[in-house]
Amino acid sequence: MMIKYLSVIALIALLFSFANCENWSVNVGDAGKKVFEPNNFDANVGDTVTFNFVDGNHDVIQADTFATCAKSTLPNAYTTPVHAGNAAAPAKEVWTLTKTGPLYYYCDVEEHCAKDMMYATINVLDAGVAPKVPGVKAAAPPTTPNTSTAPNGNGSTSPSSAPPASAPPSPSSPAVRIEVSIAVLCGALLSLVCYFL
Ligand SMILES: [Cu+2]
Repeated sequence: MMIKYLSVIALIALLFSFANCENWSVNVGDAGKKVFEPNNFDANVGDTVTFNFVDGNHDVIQADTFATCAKSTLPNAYTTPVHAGNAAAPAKEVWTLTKTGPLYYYCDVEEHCAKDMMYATINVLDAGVAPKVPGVKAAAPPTTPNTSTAPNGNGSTSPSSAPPASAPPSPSSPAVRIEVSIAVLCGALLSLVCYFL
């Protein structure tokens, strides 16, 4: 009986943690510097990271180990196209953190990784574990992948293509629905495991 209660608590905790997913911001390039900023921070599984291509020509390629300039051998390794930096209206790419453990990535343009040490880490913690080294929080990620073209092709000089600083996503937004579905699935699995223990 106790185990059943525990499994219900685990399920609720899981739902709660997924409902509080964070979006972190990483700037790619900075006024001529070949850098990721910040280049090392903690996040939680289920969070998203939005890369803002603010300067230079760069990309983001997942690696298997820190400070290596070779693409991860994972079949679903994260990669982005090369984007030209634009501080006023940066192209954005979103990485959803689906697995705990450290994630490594680098830029494979020219020799930015090998020569300029353009590589970085995201420490993905279990859901609900407070980040010790938090990153830079951002608004919810754009719902559709942004290309390097300006979002409003009318030549306006809007300062940024960042999504509006809106209220927290409503439960009816597609992203939240997907996350909740994942949480329910994980929770159900967890409950089953707990039940049979
Ligand atoms: Cu680069």
